[in-house]
Amino acid sequence: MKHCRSVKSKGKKEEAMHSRVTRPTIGIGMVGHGFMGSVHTHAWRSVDRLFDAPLRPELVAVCGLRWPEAQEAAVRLGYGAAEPDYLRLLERDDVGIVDVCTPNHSHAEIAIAALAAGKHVLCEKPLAATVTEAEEMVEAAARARSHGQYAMVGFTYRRVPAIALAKQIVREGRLGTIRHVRARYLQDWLVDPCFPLAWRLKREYAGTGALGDLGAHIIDLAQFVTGKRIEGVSALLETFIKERPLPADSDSPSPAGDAIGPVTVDDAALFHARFEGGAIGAFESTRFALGRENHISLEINGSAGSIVYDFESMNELQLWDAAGAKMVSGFRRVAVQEPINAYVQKWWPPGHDYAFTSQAFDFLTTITEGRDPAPTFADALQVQRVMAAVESSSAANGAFVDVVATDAQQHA
Ligand code: SOE
Repeated sequence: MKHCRSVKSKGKKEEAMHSRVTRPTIGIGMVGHGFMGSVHTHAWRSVDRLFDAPLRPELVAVCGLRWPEAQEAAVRLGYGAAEPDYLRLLERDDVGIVDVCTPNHSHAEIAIAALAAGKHVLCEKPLAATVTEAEEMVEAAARARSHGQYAMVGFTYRRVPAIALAKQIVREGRLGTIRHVRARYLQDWLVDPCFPLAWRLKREYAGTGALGDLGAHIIDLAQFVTGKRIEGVSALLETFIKERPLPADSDSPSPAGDAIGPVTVDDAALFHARFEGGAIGAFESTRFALGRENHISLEINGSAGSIVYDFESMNELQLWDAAGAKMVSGFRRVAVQEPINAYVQKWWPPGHDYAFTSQAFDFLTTITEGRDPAPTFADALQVQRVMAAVESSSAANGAFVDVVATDAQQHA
């Protein structure tokens, strides 16, 4: 029998384990602790458990303007400290990476200061509220780079394995010359006219509405996957609900009272685009598409094939190419969840992140409330008995075998 593990590979494994233990840490300073701050924090925590990253992130401090919310966020998210303003965060020697998850209008100020203070910066999208700010950020990043500091923006969907595969397919020329790009990013959380005037609905904080919040992602994705830049556009922006109740605070989902204020950004952004190389594109982003929670889709048609991506089936890609058409016509569903696909090898199979974390939550909640967490041991005993019956039946050439009745209560 072939030996599966040689002495040499065992040595390598020990070496790897040793380097995991001894590898250097890098302190994370989070600015902002709303939805994005929480999601980014989850990522900093998970990356160390899932990937063999060369640096181990440490959640050093989180910064928020409102006190004691920032202190509460430090505890909730697992940071060692809370800081009342970002300049205090930048003074800390134990912070190596500043993660900017604040409203868009403050990205430039914080990111530029952080780079000047010698920190690496990860900044949420859109990069800035205006082109001028974005240009200043690019200059600051170039200066910082010459001193060894790096900057990145959170166009996160580039890291979806199926998107990485789509890019590879286009890069390998399997679609031929790209002719059409169709990209949509649809959400529905603004349909209710009582949804308050949060910062994302004010130009002075957000810069733009659906365009920057969602459109920025699909503009990036389309250019990333095709490798072609957009050279010109023809657009239509619309604000369906012009006034909304003022919120209790800038992030609150509930109105403060009867006072209302104007919505100063777009609710929906539609545009046609010309790409370098001759392709044309159609883009749509809206937060008014009822039933769409986080729908991102991308279709690319070339002279030799097409690909279709739909984030609601996030690990799939539909591929039509001439090679397939010789045998059968129609799109082929490609499951992008094998270790050969980018990023997949580091993740557990689909569902293991959500389901296991939800399981831990339900367990902690029910034991605290003095209720039985389900599924119970009795539930599992019944499964066990079915399995035993399966074995008995198989041993008896498939004869029908009764499952022993379980009298314990089920708590499913
Ligand atoms: C809200 O619409 C939002 O959180 C965006 O700002 C994010 O970029 C997107 O990933 C999810 O939706």
